[in-house]
Amino acid sequence: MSQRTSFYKFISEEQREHPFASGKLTGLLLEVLSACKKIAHLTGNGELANEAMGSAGSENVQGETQKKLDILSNDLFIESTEWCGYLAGMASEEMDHCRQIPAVFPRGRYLITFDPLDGSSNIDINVSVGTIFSILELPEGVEDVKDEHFLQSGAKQVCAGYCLYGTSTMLVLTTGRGVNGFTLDPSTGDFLLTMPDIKIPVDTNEYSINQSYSRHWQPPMKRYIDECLQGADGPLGKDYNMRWVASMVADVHRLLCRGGIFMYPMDQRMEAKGVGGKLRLLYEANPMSFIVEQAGGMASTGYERIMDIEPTALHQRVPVVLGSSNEVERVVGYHRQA
Ligand code: AHM
Ligand code: MG
Repeated sequence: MSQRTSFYKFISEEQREHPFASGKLTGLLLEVLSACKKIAHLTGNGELANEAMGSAGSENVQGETQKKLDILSNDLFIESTEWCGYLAGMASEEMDHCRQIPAVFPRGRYLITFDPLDGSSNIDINVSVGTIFSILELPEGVEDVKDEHFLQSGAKQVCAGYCLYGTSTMLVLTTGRGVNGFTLDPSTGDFLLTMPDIKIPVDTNEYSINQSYSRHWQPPMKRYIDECLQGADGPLGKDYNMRWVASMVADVHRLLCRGGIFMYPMDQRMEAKGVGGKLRLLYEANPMSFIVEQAGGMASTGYERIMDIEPTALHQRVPVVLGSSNEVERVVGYHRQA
């Protein structure tokens, strides 16, 4: 029998330490886990689930082509969580507006934002993808849930997590008391604690960015990557390694495991279109920032702390620089000097 702590035991013990905890967050998280298990099963079937592969022939609100798996994962997430009685509403990358919990189900006081299948451009080539989620509280006195109620800064998150569908399926979670990682045991269906109290090393020599866009970047980002490329012969005095999976969940997971800096900066093409970045604040940047900060790292746009941003739109985008604190601090310093 496994001696490892199950997710349920872990979260129940955490709950017991809070004298006023009601068990509602635990209840909601168990349904989120159940959604992630179903999505893991769906993505794990790969090409065998022929009818689930390929483009859905539609676009999301941001004009991106939706894959069938994006939509199936979104539906699975909704079906698995909306009935549980702990949620008032949900918002997703794949839905133009928020969804209030239908009146046939009991309504709770939590809101959830999620990206059901992040990195879905990787599905066709059997590379890791993931689900990202963030849990907020419904503001006091609100009964009718609207988009505006999700416009809360990342600092107000109650909980954030992701599930990585990689060589193994892993859930990484924070409720503001550190970060813990759980691996799905496929033989029992339990998530077991395998990475307790994750801490990101403060220093790193590994960076993660889509370098093919470098000609569009702003000067501080060009400067930083140019210095990384100079390696031990340049001002940073050390050789760097580069990794880019193009699945934020996989790239962030790597830096939680061994340090690193992940960047999806602002570029001239986004400026020309009037969008604030590539990654979405409410269901990508904020939950990842909460996790990274709780693991001792830093998360910034280059100009400000991501979790301090007061959102103005449900699908708002922001530049993202996060990971090992000394390295993020360096990039922030270059922005400040510029
Ligand atoms: P998605 O939510 O539509 O999958 O887009 C987000 C993904 C991130 O996971 C990843 O970091 C980035 O897009 C990759 O972008 P690019 O293809 O420009 O390198
Ligand atoms: Mg995404």
